Amino acid sequence: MKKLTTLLAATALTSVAALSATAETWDMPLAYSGSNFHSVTAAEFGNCVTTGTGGEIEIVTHPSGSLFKGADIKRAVQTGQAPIGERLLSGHQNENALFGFDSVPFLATSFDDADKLWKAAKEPLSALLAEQNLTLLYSVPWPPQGLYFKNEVNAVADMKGIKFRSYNNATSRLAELTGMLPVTIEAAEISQAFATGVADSMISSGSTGYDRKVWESLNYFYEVDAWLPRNYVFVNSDVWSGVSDQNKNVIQACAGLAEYAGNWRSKEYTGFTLQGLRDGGMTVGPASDQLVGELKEIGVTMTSEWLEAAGDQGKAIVDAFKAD
Ligand code: PCA
Repeated sequence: MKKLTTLLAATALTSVAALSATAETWDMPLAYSGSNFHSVTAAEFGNCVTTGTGGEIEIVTHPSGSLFKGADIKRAVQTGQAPIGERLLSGHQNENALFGFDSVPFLATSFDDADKLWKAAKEPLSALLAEQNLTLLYSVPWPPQGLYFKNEVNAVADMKGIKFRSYNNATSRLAELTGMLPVTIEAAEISQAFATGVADSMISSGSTGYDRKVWESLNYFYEVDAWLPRNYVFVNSDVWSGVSDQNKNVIQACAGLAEYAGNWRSKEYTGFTLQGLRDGGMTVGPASDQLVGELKEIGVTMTSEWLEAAGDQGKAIVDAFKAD
């Protein structure tokens, strides 16, 4: 509420101030389709900043990897090719294991737990980003991750040899440990990958399957609730330090609103998109007890691998989360 009041006050002030100030445009690359709830939230955030700064900073979003492909967005913002952007946090797990805190199987499997895990991870992650010339603005989780397949799967043995679309290190590792063949593909490109048989399965949210109409190629979605990975919105730290205090207030208030709205949408979308998959003709339901049991064993392996790779900082995040 305090942020909202600040935002409203700032809006009133800047509409006068804007008359004398020079306007700048911030192009904001997004990895996911314009219809995806993260992109909708980012567009609202952009409008909030544009209005709140009285047009001094106009944010223009570019969804679907149209300005920079998902894998290139972080580097583009770090190097100042784009001032601001949004990306999947765990997409950077190959740079530093810490980025994969949210993709440890079965560590945090509900929105509440994902929230607690984020509370434990936010500070170390912000510090890691700050070392890389990036300032964190807000972060929103994807809905829980489940498994998509063409054919029925009741056990890990049924997964052997299937081509599996991965989106980060954890998903590639999951494929290896289940005998599948991982191929990394951006969400923006999965419809085509499934249509052409480059991949026949993936782990993702109902939301991404729904956005990309995967029922055109795949038939089964198993609710596994393995983890809830996060997107984050970040700004180049040099650009950020050039922003006036007043506009920083506006941007932070808009970020707070976006985080709230994004979380709400993510929750709402969980049921809505699973129904959308059903309406598209897919069989949607919980995974078999056997499959869940076997995946949990793999989760134990992946948890210890992650803890080893992420060192003391990783352990501190997990300990703080468990203590909450
Ligand atoms: N959708 C994104 C990441 C997690 C999710 O639910 C994807 O599949 O790329």
